[in-house]
Amino acid sequence: MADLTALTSSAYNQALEVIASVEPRIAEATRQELADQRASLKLIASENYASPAVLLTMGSWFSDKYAEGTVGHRFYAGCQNVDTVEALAAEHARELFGAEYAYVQPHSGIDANLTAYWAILAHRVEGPWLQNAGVKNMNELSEADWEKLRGELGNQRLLGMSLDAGGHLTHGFRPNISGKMFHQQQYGTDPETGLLDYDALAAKAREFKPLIIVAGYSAYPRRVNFAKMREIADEVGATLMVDMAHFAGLVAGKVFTGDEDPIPHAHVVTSTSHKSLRGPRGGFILATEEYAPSVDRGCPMVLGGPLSHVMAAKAVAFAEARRPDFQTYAQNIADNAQALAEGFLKRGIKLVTGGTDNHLVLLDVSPLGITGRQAESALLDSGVVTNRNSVPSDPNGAWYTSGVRLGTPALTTRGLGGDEFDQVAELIVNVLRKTSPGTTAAGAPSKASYAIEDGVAERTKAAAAELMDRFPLYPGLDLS
Ligand code: DSN
Repeated sequence: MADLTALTSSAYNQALEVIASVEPRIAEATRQELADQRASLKLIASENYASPAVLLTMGSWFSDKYAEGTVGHRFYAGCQNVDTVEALAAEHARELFGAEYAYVQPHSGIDANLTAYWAILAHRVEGPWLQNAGVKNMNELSEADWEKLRGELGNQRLLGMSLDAGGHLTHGFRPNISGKMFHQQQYGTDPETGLLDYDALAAKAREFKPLIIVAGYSAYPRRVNFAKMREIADEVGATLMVDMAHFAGLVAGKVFTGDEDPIPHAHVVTSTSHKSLRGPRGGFILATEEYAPSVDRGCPMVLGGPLSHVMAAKAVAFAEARRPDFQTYAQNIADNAQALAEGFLKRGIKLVTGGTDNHLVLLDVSPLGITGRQAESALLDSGVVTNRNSVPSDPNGAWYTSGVRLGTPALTTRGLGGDEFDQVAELIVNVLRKTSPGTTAAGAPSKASYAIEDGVAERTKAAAAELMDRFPLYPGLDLS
């Protein structure tokens, strides 16, 4: 078999030479990005490192092809190869997740959620409405009837997890379009334990009677019982939509099974492909046969033309995730998150929910007297890349926050294990304990600027780089 590392190295070096012949600064930024990613501790819970095969697949002439429509039913000529790519990506996704139907066109997680919402509205509201009106599609409606239908489509209820409890912007957060297109209510977590309270959620659903219940999260460090969520949805006649963007890798890798696997329980499941699933940046949707025809209308109903080069890379990533070693990787993600959480707890750091059983931990830094923003900045200057995040009922709001979210998928890809994640916790705790709030230009306490003891950032950065040297990113890929 060919030496894939040598091939990858030469492919990238040659590609960068071609790019540099047009805009050398882009070639240089691309080299620098790899150097920076290699040297720092990447702990952003939604990031990962895709394989060279996935990355290389995106750099092709599929980028140049328009292909609005679906496989075999395009609004453009010449889509035979895009059909091959899209059909393969969908087949791999169905097999990987055991889903009845897969739609691989969404460009991002937000696009996937918007497409899913409109597909559910089309299935639950528009379809029966048109049937009652005795017409096949809305073009046959009178202007007056169309106005009435529009009113009904725009008058539906959605119940999703609140942003500060760990939900996503697109789960009905007011400033997001999902909070504007629906009458929304939000469910949260128990104020004492920080855990999802299914009884409170069921009571809210009974009272609110939503058309859609959204389960899933961006910053909740625990597993969800999707069987219970489905029972609640069935009781109130709602469609259950699960956004598994963050934990798709744990579903694919069979860490989340039974009641924790969303596919057998949800009507519609949305996801991204680039987080724990380790594919290209993009989105996709899984659904039951019942919802498939509506989801299939995603482009042009909601989406622009599919990114065929990215669909090709999704096919490659899904194929990778179907290999047995992906299950080991997924289990390592969860084991490493446990080790990281224990590393913080034994050093006296407060964690939302007191721990984790998925891929992320959420530090509450308020007992240290700093904001999430200050913690994020001090860590970044110390070679540790994280993101600040609200904690439940956060007094510092969504901009400054009181939390820092950390995830293990990326560093697990580099091969770190429990001992190294304990070392990572040690480095982080040391930085946080030596960080204090700065002051504004007027001398008032600041929520953004920070002070750190001399030498701590420099020493941590060197220790992070040394640790990362032991776990090379894309070993053998030499861009010198
Ligand atoms: N940006 C993603 C995350 O970090 O969780 C969600 O949109």
